[in-house]
Amino acid sequence: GHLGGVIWLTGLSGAGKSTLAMGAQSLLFSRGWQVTVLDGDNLRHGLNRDLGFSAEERAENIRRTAEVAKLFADSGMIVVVSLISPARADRAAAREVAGAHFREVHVRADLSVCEARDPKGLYAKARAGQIPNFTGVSAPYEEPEAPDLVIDTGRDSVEAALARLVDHVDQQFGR
Ligand code: GGZ
Repeated sequence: GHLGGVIWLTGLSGAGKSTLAMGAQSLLFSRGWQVTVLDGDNLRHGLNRDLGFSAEERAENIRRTAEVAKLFADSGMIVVVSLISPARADRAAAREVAGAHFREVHVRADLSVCEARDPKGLYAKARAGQIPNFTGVSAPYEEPEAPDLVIDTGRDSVEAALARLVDHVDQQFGR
């Protein structure tokens, strides 16, 4: 049958993953795709509400999300996943779960840019020691070594970034 695909957005908090995921959902829908978004911050209110931010809990967060993404993709949908997913090994495991239609997209912006945006004030809290294990501040982010696509939100407008993302989907998954 017609297979969907998993677009896995990885990057720092504040890099723009959620904004791109929501924008891509709407653009891909208008291009005829069935599409859904799996956003880390949302999943952590439901499916993954039992998980915190230790390395082990992040690995489990990513594992569960990859399994759900695979189910949707196998039903023919484009699944846009938005998770910091800071560990290379966890992203590699997600690729293993999701299979051949997995594409890793690095949504990148310098830490200083993300920190200046600080839309929820989390970086300020992390710097003040109020949020332990905060990615980029007190927990690591391992940059992808061979992502399928890099989107630089420090340089590109949201519109330009979305155009590249949606073109990538069309090109990779066959339209
Ligand atoms: C990183 C944290 C943390 C810590 C809360 N470290 O930018 P946001 O706020 O809206 O989205 C972030 C979200 C990260 O969850 P993920 O499921 O994507 O992370 S991972 O893939 O690493 O499991 C951030 C908020 O949760 N947040 N505490 N300590 N981000």
